[in-house]
Amino acid sequence: MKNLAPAISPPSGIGDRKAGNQAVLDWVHEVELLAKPENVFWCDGSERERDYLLQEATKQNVLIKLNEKKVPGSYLHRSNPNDVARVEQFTFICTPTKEEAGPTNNWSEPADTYSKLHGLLKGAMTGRTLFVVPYIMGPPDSPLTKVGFEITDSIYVVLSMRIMTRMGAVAVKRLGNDPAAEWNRGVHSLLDVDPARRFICHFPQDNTIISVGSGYGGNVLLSKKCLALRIGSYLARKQGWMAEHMLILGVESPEGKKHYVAAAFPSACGKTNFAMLVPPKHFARWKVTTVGDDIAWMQIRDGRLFAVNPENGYFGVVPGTSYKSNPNAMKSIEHDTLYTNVALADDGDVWWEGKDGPPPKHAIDWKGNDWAPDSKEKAAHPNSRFATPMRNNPVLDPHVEDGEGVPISAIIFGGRRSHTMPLVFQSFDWEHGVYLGATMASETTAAATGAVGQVRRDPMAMLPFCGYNIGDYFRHWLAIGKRLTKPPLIFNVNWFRKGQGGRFLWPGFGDNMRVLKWIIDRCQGSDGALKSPIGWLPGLHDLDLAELEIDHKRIDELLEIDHEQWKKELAEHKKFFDSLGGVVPEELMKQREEVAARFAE
Ligand code: OXD
Ligand code: MN
Repeated sequence: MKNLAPAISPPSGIGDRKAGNQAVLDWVHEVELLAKPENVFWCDGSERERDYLLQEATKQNVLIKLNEKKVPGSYLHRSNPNDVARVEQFTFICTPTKEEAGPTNNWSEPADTYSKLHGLLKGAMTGRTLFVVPYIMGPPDSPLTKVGFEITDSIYVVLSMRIMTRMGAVAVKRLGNDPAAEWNRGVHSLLDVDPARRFICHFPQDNTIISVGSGYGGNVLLSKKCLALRIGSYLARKQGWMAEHMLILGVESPEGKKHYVAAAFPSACGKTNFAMLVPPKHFARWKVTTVGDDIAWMQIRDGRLFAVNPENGYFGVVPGTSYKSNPNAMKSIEHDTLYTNVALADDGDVWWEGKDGPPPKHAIDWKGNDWAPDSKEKAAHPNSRFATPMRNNPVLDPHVEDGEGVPISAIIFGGRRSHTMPLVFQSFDWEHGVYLGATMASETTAAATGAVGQVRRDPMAMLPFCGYNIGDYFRHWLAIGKRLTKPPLIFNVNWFRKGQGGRFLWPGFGDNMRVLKWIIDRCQGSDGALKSPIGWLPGLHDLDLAELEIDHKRIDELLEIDHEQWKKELAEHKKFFDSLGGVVPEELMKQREEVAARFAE
């Protein structure tokens, strides 16, 4: 069988420096004895190392160099067509008891799982290079920052981790020599990229992740979903902080008053777009800046929540990204970007559905086949991705490196809902806000394998990412609320409501600034809101709609609360809570009854 990742043999001075901590050295040695690689490569994060790895990856056809004039410093990777998204069905939480993993996770017994995975890893790196990737999640001087080491046999993973994390010497330094220091052990091997031998396994008690059989980012960049969310959420509960699937943005008014908000939307529902929002002309003097586009780690200080973005880059969905939908993302991915599964134009540029301008007359599609505009196949996979350093973002927030984090004024939940959910509403208090998060739902997207477009409950957008029992996760949210003297206000948004004929009612993108402005007004004590059974809604005149061509009937439709639809919605909430088998805290069950009672008033 063809070796999918042939060993590289670097010149001396590249790949041969080791981590100083004996615990790390022992662990790497153990994995080496098991996986039997040709050699071991220690990443230091240097430019010289990057240049060498890019050159090798191109030689091995793992990467294709793009046109240096059109997309400088950028490369294209094509994954195996059987391996294009996260695989929730093969993702496991391996806690000592099934109850600890809870009703929303696949559980697998730790000892059996280790033994199965060790069987799969035995000799798996024969003829390959074992890369050791030291990395940190969080700014180098943050109390929240965590150290991880990922062992991988994929050069694409190494090059992606360089973008997505602070990688190399910085992590070795942060870890130090203490044999008892906390650090995450991650082992990844492509094996033979066979879905039958694909498992993403988390051992929260051991701070360990083992991922085999995939090369797709969400399954193999172990820093991201695996450490920053699944293991992260477990550690956060134990240590009294929060690890959430949230973007973080800053919004500054023309008077110079600045707020930060964090927003949890499920995968591929516009977190990156919202985090890089360009306000419409009418709001030209408002500034929106990005702290993070996917993950927030939050801690309590002075009775408030402060957030850091643990990542160092963006791993975003490409299709639909254009200068119209997200100019800041486009500027970010114009250079030094690693693309996966987009189309390659004949001039060495990249192309995808929804990119500005006409499609190329001929291209090579994401599977490597000839493509033309009249082809039935998509040129780019719907879940094709970019990995780009956050430094490329022209609206990067100046406080992104602050170790203490930025103070959060509002938390926003949201999903993709064609009906029922109004454009925006505010919870009555923290506990009611937790209920909004716990009952969140969204129509599924291509970010995970499975049917697209079905409404599924996705509490706090964490359904695929909560590393422990969801009932305890809800309890953790409630407990955090009790410790906050100045809690963020909690909102729910829905950019995706549809009217007659299935057309979207709200223009979205930059115009979401109008909703954000109302949220900020509320954080500043504005009383421009109307009480409804589901929470506070903006009145027609509370939203700044200047210079937006939208008739008031449409705004009414966007804000409408249809009692019949809500009856069904509340029944769905009950069904969802019941499906969790008794783990939902009493407070949230009561919240549901209170909403129902307000409808009956
Ligand atoms: C992501 C996801 O890649 O949520 O961020 O799937
Ligand atoms: Mn995500």
